[in-house]
Amino acid sequence: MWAKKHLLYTEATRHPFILSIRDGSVDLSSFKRWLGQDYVFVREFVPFVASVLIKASKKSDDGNDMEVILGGLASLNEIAWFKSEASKWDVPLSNTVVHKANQNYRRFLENLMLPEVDYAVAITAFWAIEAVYQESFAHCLEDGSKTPSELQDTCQRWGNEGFGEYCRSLQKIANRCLEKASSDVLTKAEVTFLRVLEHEVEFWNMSHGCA
Ligand code: HMH
Repeated sequence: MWAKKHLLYTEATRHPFILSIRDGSVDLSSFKRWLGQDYVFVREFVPFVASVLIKASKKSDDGNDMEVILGGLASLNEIAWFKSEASKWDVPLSNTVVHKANQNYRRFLENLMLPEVDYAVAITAFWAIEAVYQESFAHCLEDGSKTPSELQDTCQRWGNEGFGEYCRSLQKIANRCLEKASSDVLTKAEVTFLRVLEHEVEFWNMSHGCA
């Protein structure tokens, strides 16, 4: 299980699409496809994060959780960011055809929004979803990367140090919840974590045009 997790995590955070941004060989039509699809994704991600906030307000014994999650929601003003980025790249957002991988991912999120899903499971998923983007885009900003200047804004959006700090806060919350979780919830959280990684890989595949 651990080896599989490790492998999938690397696949999700070092995907060929991300590596192509980092080495400057990225195909701009892939980038635009990703941008349009991610906008659609984020519109579903916001209600998911709101559902995690509601779970935190009911279940959590640590007053800090709500602040961290609220901070995440505020940064999901990605909606506005997407709109300006899309107009910069001439990507129409209104009639985007929602790709299969995106539909599957959004359906997965919808299920995680159900009230019967444990807070520990939902916050683990939330952390993993954010962490994949953080680790992926931070990789494109490291010394020695040849990320094209016009893609720097996008990489900064998720790759910046503040976003990294926020992901570490989410991880701390998830760890705290999992330490106290029953073995049943722990298993569900593990499975959910792996599903997130699979969906992220499929999402990148779609942008890259290999799906
Ligand atoms: C597919 N995963 C996907 N899109 C995002 N915007 C994030 C994660 C992080 O916010």
